Amino acid sequence: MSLIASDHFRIVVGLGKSGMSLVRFLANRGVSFAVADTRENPPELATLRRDYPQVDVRCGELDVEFLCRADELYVSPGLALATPALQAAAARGVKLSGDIELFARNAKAPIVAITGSNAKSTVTTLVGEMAAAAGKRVAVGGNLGTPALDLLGDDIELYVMELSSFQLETTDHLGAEVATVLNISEDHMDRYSGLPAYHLAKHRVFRGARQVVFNRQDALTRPLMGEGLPCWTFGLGVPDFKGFGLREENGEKYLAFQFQNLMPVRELKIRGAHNQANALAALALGHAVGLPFDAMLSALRQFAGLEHRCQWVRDLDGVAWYNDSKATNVGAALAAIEGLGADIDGKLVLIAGGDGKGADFKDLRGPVAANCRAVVLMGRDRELIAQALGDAVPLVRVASLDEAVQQCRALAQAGDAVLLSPACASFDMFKNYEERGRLFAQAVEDLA
Ligand code: UMA
Ligand code: ADP
Repeated sequence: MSLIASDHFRIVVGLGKSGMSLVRFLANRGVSFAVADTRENPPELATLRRDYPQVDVRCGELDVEFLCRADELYVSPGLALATPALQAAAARGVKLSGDIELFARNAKAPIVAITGSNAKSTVTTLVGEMAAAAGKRVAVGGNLGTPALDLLGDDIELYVMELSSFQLETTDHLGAEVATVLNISEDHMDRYSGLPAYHLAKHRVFRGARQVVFNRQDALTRPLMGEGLPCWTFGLGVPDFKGFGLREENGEKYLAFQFQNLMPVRELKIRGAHNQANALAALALGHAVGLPFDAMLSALRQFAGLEHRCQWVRDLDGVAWYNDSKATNVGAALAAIEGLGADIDGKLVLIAGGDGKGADFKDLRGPVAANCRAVVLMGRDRELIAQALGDAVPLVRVASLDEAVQQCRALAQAGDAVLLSPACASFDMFKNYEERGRLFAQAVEDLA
């Protein structure tokens, strides 16, 4: 039985990947619904017209009267809830909801819910691989990969979900078996009034959770409510009771739980202190849902990291080239600059810039001064970054990614690393961060 009333009328607002998953879900359950999208030609329009020709779809400016015909709107995470037409409908009693709320109401297996400003995809993938190594029928997705509703299945034993703050805004009750906020730093400031509003959205992940995991090194990840819930922690320090952390013995650094060493850090393929924190977070989440340590550790040993996250591309004339195109905010770029900077003999030549999403770049200045030989700046907000960096290191402005790669070739010295870690979204110059990363890797491969 689907936990959705069939006598109500719904409208799916936004016809991208998540909108199309809603269409399939509602149509399969015989619920009456329509679709709206502010774009004249939304990405899934052709698929909708082909597979569901009977569905009423309205493209272009949202019509409040039309929206008010629905009891409930399922709003895409790509659309701000502050959109005036949505607010007008809400004021007239229409409920604003989303695909994750529906997913949570219909999922029959436990949910591992993962949010945070950075590391979501890495930790989600890791927990998924740990569960698979433990022989579980596991479904992995959400903000990453497959939309949540497409994952639902009667044979699934565990859901591992990456959730964005946008998805959480429309989720009233997630009811996860274990939920975590991995870290909080400024992101999406073009959608939020400030860090407190963004923080509140992220913390909705804890609603109805039976266990929680938080980061001992980031107070903003501690649940604001839910005193008394079983709670596990992770952090790069020595672990405490209930904690995952790092311990040193005879000069060897270990991933550890409570008083037990689990595995030497050097056995991880993923590099940098931030990735050690990610491994510990994944262990804490897996432990909370009862995955055995031997399976989790074997998954950790295998995991070589995801594409576009501090991914090694090539060595050329003693210079290593890394693609960290997924660093779409300042916090992510800082983790890469400090993590990689500490790992190399020379200095970093950094490529940064793009769509800054309203971020403040001042936190880059100190770590850039300490770790970088030069910074090559591109994209719409390059002057904002230039202002924040001041005279910390030499700055070079370029008009294209190809030009950036050529400049880095000239600037880097043997022992250095070139790092594309833009601290910005890509949409001003590229289709998405994947395209930016692919074009970078191609330009680097093409260097003679
Ligand atoms: N848009 C309109 N009008 C609309 C609807 C959307 O102009 O009526 C525009 C908005 O600029 C919006 C963009 O289209 O940002 C994409 O919206 P969409 O409805 O087409 O998006 P989906 O394809 O459904 O993708 C969404 C998530 N996108 C966003 O949150 C922006 C995907 O996360 C997610 O993978 C997918 O659902 C499946 O769950 C992407 C993302 O960038 C990867 N997420 C952000 C991030 O990781 O930082 C939060
Ligand atoms: P998300 O899905 O949250 O964007 P990813 O796993 O895709 O997270 O990583 C995105 C970026 O964040 C990467 O470019 C990486 O350099 C950076 N990053 C990874 N782990 C951490 C961490 N623990 N803290 C801060 N930044 C991180």
